[in-house]
Amino acid sequence: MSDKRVVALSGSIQEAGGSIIRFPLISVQGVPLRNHIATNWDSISAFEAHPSDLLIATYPKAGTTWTQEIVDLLLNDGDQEVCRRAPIAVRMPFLEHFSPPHCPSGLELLKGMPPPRVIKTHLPFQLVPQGFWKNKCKTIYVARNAKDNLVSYFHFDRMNQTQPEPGPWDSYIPKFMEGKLAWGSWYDHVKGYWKEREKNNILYLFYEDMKENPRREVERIMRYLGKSLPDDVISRIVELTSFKAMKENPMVNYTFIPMPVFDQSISPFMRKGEVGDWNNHFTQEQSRVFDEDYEIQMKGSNIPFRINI
Ligand code: PPS
Repeated sequence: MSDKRVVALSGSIQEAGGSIIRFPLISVQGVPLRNHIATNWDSISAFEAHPSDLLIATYPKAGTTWTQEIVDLLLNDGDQEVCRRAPIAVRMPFLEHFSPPHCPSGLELLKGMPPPRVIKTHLPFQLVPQGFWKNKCKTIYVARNAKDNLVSYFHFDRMNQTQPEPGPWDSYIPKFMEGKLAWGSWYDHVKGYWKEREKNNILYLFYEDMKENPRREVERIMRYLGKSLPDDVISRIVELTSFKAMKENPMVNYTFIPMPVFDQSISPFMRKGEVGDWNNHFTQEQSRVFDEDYEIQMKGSNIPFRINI
């Protein structure tokens, strides 16, 4: 892949040859999205999914890349070389990713790809282009407990120079609680897909389950994809998608996004990959306030989240 193309993938880039821009958020139907997504909303929502397309949907930082790599390896019978054919962002375009005019968007990458395609999105259920549901596309949703998700998002916003400035940790927590971060409310996101999972045949996974027993979850995804692979291939896929292996894999660790855009010296994309890192971030008081609000926002929902395993 040429340097130009890799740089273009980042979608950050200097709008007029100047410095990197942290894009502001604009509301789309009440959901804050980066300005280039909002201004191109009509073409994103008009995207025509093919019945054979597979959607991987998540709130940002819930385990998207991990799931993408598992899916690619499953679809390619565990062939490591095939799965190194291109960066994950090229193999599986990010549907709503829109950048300044000179950068290829998710839609442009998809235009050049015949179905079946695997497509990444962070859009909440109600904003996903309707064709996915009309065509009964398979969809894998990955949810991660709120506190770890928040911590991961905070560090990502520090290093990704296209996201709005996170500010200090103390003031980041209320932004998450109030749904003011890019892609909006975590609470609405996880509840939205949970509510629709049966009607729309959505495979709803949890990051914590994947950490606890990766093999069980890889097999669950395999069955959902309608595949059946031998035990040794499944073992290889589990190994190739361990945190350690993925951290070292340049096709998934986002080192293909150039340094000024993803500044991995601030915080690596493959940061810790753990359940319970929130314990190292929240003070007792922050945790109490967060939990109190969580009870209210999640009232009546029975999604079995775990904040420690
Ligand atoms: S993004 O930018 O929204 O697509 O990010 P996403 O891939 O959803 O989330 C990144 C977090 O997932 C962790 N990760 C993993 N954890 C365990 N095992 C594997 N293989 C793995 N791959 C990625 C990654 O480290 C980020 O979490 P944190 O807590 O920040 O480490």
